[in-house]
Amino acid sequence: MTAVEEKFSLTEVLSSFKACLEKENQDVLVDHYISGWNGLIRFMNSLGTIFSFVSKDAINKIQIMEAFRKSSSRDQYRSLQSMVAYELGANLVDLNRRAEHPNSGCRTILRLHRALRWLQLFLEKLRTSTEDSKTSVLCTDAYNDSLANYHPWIIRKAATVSFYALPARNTFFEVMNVGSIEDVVAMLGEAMPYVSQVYDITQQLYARHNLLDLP
Ligand code: 1PX
Repeated sequence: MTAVEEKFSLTEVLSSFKACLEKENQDVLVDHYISGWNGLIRFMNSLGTIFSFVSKDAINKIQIMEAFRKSSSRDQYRSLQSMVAYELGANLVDLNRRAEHPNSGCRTILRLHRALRWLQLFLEKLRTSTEDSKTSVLCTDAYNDSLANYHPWIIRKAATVSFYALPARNTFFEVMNVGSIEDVVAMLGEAMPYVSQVYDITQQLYARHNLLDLP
């Protein structure tokens, strides 16, 4: 293991979601949001190539957002709030079917936002799991209660088959690189409220602007 890989811990990854929230106005900052996802993807890649069909899609979406942050309209993409205001104001969002703006920031973030709900449910299930809990079952239940509702049959099938390849609970806790099981449980207890807050604020923002069903 290289020094860089050794340092990788889920604590740092989840702290991006804390850093996401701007103190004064609770704006969700895109750079930290992206960096949280980059960390999660690194974590997922360390679990094996079976998840590469998932990471490919997630990386693609992150790259779309990174490109906005490097473009001449980068300032408009500073937060999810400014992005929504800008894209809606400039008619840059396909509202009914994908056409002129197939990769708007709004629809791209919506996909990651739905995946964040899966993460929230899965990590909460892991946190409260017992020694005989199966990670594949926890993951499948979390998926069925969130992302699965937006995926066609073929993706649902591929996803649920891949979940059987998840490592057992103890190994899973180890790869998080946080410490003992008790340490992981404590870390999750502390970090998850921030993930939930980011989720809730985004959900309200999207609901307020009728963006929850973007094609
Ligand atoms: C300690 C736990 C940390 C685990 C970190 C795992 C990070 C997971 C990252 C998942 C990101 C998934 C993004 C999916 C976005 C999506 O729904 N895309 C679909 C729709 O996009 P479109 O542009 O066509 O409208 C797209 O069709 C997706 C295709 C790929 C399959 C997605 C399956 C999602 C399964 C999520 C669970 C991953 C399990 C990882 C195990 C740890």
